[in-house]
Amino acid sequence: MEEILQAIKRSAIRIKQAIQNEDTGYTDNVNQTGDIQLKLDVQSDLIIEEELTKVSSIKELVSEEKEEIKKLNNNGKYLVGYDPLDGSSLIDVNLSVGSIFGIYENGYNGSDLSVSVYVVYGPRVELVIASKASDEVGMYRLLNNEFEFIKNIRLNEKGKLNAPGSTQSCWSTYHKQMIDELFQDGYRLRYSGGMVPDLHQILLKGGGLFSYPGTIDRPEGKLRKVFEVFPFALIYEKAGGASIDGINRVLDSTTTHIHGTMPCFFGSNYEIEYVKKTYTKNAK
Ligand code: AHM
Ligand code: MG
Repeated sequence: MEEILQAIKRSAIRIKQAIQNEDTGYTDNVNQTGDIQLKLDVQSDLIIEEELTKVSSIKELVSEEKEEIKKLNNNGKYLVGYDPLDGSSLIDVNLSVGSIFGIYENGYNGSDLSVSVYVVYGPRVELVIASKASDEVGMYRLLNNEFEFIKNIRLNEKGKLNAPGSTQSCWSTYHKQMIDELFQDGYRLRYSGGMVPDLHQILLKGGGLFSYPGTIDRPEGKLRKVFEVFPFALIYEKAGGASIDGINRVLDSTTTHIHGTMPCFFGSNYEIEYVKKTYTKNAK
C-alpha cells in the first residue's frame, strides 16, 4: 500500500506541473461518459498510469478516461480506480480541480474499497487519505516538493454549507424543497462545480451537505461510483460524517459496470439524516 501512496504522490506533483504549464485545449476524443477529453485529462491519465505501473502489488487499473480495465500484475492484490483530473473544464477559468483514487481489493463494490485518496490542485496542493482500517482522515500539503502532514480532518455533527449539484429544473419537487429548506435554515451556498474542491471545503469548514441527486434527465445521477462516489463516501464516513444515495449507505452499493453512476449525498450527520428522512418519506 505504501508504494501505491508514493506513486500517487509522484503523480500529483507531475499533474500540478502539467496544469500550470501545459495546453488547456481539447482533444478530438470522447471518453466513456460522453465528455470531450481535454489534453490535460489524457496527460494526467498517462502520468498516473505510468506511476502506478511501477507498483507490483497492483493487479489492474480503471480510469474515468479509459473505456476498459487495464491489467497490470496477475498476482497483484489491489485494484485501483481513479479519476485523473476531476472538474477539468474548470481549468480554463482557473478554479481548483482534483484527482480521486479508490484502492480496492477483490472487486469494485463499495465494500471492497480499502483506501481512498484525493488531491486538490488549488492555490496549494493538498492530499487527503482515509483507510478502512483507521478512523483518521489525514490531510497533507505539498511543501518543498514533499507532502507534509498538516492535520486530521473531523466533521462537526452539523455544518453550515450547502453544495447542491446538477440542473435545478431537473430536480424532483421534494429534492428542491429540501434544498430550499436548508437555505431558509441559514445554510450558505458553496458550489464551484468541482466535486473535489467542493467536498474539501465542506470537510475543512466543519460540515454541511453536498448533493448530486438522481434527476429527470439522469435518474442515476452523474457521478461515477468507482472513481468518485465510493472514494469520497469512505472519506466522509471516516471523518465522522456519512454518505447515502438518498436512503441507503453508499458503501453498501455494488458495481455492475465500472463506469456506472449513482445519486449521492455527502455531509455531516445532521444533514444526512435530514436527507434520509426526506427521501424515505417521498420514495415511491
Ligand atoms: P467530470 O468528471 O467530467 O469533471 O465531472 C464531474 C464534475 C464534478 O466534479 C462536479 O461535482 C460535477 O461534475 C458538477 O456537475 P454539475 O455541473 O452538473 O453540477
Ligand atoms: Mg470526474
